[in-house]
Amino acid sequence: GGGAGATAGSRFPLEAQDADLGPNSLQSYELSGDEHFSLAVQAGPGGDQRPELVLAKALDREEAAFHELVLRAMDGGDPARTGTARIRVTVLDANDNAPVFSQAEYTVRVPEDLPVGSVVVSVTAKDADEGQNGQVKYSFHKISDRESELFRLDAESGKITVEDGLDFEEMSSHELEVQVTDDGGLTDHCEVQIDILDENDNVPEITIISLSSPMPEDAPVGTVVALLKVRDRDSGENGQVSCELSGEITILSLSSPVPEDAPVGTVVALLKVRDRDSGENGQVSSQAVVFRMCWYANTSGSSETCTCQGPFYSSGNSQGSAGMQGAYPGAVLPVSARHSLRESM
Ligand SMILES: [Ca+2]
Ligand SMILES: [Ca+2]
Ligand SMILES: [Ca+2]
Ligand SMILES: [Ca+2]
Repeated sequence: GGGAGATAGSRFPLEAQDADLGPNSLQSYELSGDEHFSLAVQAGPGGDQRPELVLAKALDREEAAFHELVLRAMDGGDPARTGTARIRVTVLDANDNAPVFSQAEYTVRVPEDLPVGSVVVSVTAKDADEGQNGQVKYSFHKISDRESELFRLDAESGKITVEDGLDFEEMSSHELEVQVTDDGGLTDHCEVQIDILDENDNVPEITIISLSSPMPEDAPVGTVVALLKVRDRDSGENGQVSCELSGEITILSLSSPVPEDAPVGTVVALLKVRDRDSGENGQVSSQAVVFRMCWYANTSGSSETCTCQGPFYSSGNSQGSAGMQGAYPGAVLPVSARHSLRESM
């Protein structure tokens, strides 16, 4: 039969015998089958006929794995007698097909909070060959160091899973090149584009650019107390912030008699910033601005003077700061401070 690697024009000798002599002996051959095979008859040295099966057209196992042929040998007698032989040609596989990805480009969109271990996308390739020749393995062809930490590709299944926390703010899309290889080293490539969708995973950051402290007790209404900068690393709605002052800047009552050895008092301004789309899911960050207030009697002893020292900052969640705020009820610092804060943001 025709073996792997047989090319058109290859010849395979056949043989038929007829015990008769002269015209009653073997005269002619006939082959029926398909266009892949033809018959050639060579004259032997003694005038005998030597049939050969000729491969007329290249074989392709993927097109036809078997070929059924019938060889007929006829003698010259009257009536002519015929002998037939069935020839079954089995085509052995050669690795003549490269694997082919089902898509040249895969595009997926995943949220940045996709849990580690989740499947991002599965790539698949088909190889028309059989056995080892058709076995494929997947691998990243081009990948950055960071992306090789973020993504894992299963060589057998083609599944790409996330292995580390995705972060829209770090990288909003990833382009990976994947290679598939069969056992004989034939390859194909595809592009995998992973777009990361923004989630509201960043709290607004509050930076105090300047703060007037110490602040005189007779500071006029409208005095700018602090300049703040607010930034949210998220995009779109997730990154839009509005500011609100939660609670008030409270100050210990000045009318209270303050003993000379009055302990150091503390005033807390709790600055709280909330996402614009706050609601239940809005990220909140807050910063407590702590003024330390020192009390002492002036030289005349008839009135008290107050100065503020600090500031001392502490940041944390609103609950933590609320406790500090609640501990110091008292007179309210000019409410217009609120407007000043707004304007300066
Ligand atoms: Ca192959
Ligand atoms: Ca093949
Ligand atoms: Ca945000
Ligand atoms: Ca985000």
